[in-house]
Amino acid sequence: MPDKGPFYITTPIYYVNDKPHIGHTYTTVACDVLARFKRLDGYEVMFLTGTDEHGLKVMQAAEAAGVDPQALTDKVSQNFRDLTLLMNYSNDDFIRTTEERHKKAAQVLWQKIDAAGDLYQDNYGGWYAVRDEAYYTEDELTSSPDGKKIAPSGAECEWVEEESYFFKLSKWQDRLLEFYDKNPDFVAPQTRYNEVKSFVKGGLKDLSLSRTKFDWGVKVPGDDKHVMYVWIDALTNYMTAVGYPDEESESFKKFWPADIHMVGKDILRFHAVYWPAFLMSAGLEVPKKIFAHGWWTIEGEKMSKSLGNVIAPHDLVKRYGVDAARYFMLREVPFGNDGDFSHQAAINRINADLANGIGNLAQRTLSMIYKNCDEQIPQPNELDSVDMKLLLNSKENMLTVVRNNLDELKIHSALEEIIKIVSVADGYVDAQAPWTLRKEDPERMKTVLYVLAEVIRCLGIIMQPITPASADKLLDQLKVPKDERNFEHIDEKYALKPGTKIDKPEGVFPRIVEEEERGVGT
Ligand code: ME8
Repeated sequence: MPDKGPFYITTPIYYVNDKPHIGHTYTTVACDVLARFKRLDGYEVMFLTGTDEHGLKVMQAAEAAGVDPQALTDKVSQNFRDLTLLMNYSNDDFIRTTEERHKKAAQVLWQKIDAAGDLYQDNYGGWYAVRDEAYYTEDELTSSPDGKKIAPSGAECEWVEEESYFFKLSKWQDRLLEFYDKNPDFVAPQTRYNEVKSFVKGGLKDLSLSRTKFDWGVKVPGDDKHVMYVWIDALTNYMTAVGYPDEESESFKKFWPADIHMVGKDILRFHAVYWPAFLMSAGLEVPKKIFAHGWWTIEGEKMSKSLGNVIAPHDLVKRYGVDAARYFMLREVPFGNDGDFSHQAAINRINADLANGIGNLAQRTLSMIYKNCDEQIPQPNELDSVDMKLLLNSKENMLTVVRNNLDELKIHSALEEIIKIVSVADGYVDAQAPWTLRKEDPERMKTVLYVLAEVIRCLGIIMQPITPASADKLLDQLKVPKDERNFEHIDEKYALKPGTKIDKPEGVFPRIVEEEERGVGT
């Protein structure tokens, strides 16, 4: 396989105060698709996810549950880890911030920032939202009817006063702005980049970087009374997993700086402002790109425990199957925009694109081959220009378009392009009418079915990152060798061999039956 070099992609590490839901699944599935795509495209991939286990929010959740924070984090972190199997993630590592390797990394980063002269001690007095684990200035807040201070995210703030180490964030304002100007692709989508720039232009205040009122965190080196602010601890995870603090290690040299930190728009400021400032201060390289995707609501409402509308990944998988769930989340909403989840939209999309689209095309073609070509891939005759055009569009052309879209993180457009090929192939089936050719021109029928089988092989290969198990099943049915499923194998050289026996075809993408049809209440 060609070696196109390393590619390092990360998800946010998720707080362990509560159970995982489809918001978390969305980010990780998106990264999984990109990671799988890059692997099949010849890159050496490092794909990281994990859990963020320190801080006041997690500590308070443990208190509320009446357990110690370590017991809570062990349990909830495992719930997130179990999603790897459920959602078929291909992450190469799973990091927990309570691991020793990570505490050490966070402390070394702290020491580097200290040695650069960017830390000082003072008293902090200001507003803090535990839900966001974030500090806010007075002018960012609004008041609720009962007089509480509310952050822009809707989180309630409390007044905090304590001794703290501060990071000289203000000192980095100009250098950050210069960096943004020089790296126009650092934050995407563009609207998010504009938000980041205007936030920094508005003036940066020094950042309180340690807490003394509780101890559930990484200890500040040399001053045990303080634990680190959970965000400097958490952000460091991206380096820990590739070997930091050993900057000379093979993996750190290979994978740092990361290619993409994928995040939701809620945590952009931490990644696009604080994180590069910490790294610049410590003399380390800054990640290449931060992509902030949009926010899911559920049937028009914010997802929340109190509304009882939180969708657990298990429920989604139970209802639609893992591959269809993965596909739906990424196809439905332009990646970067906010989206609304509804079961009706999921059913419509899955049935239109997967069951009636690829699934039907494959089932029709393979059944005709099985019945009319002696259960084997037929021998094609000479291809005409229509056959050639369809094949060309399903091979290098499709790969190029999909690759370009994914490079720009237009995941939904990449999927749309794949489905377009399915429609073109459906049009070809209708126009060629192989069922009529069976009697009138059986030789031409064989050519048509061969062309279609080749199109399905290419679709199977390109769908692997999105619907891995179903794509595998499709390729298994066509008897495509396991070691001929990378993108380079889309090439003509690896085309299906006439005479290959195929199994009796089985549907790969089942149609979702609506509840009324199943006789379940309304
Ligand atoms: O912020 N729609 O963790 P977190 C889309 N520990 N994405 C959603 C979502 C929704 N409704 N809800 C959650 C943290 N997400 C920190 C991160 S990283 C160094 C530390 C996704 O558990 C989205 O990716 O609150 C969002 O950014 C992330 O979950 C927040 O997860």
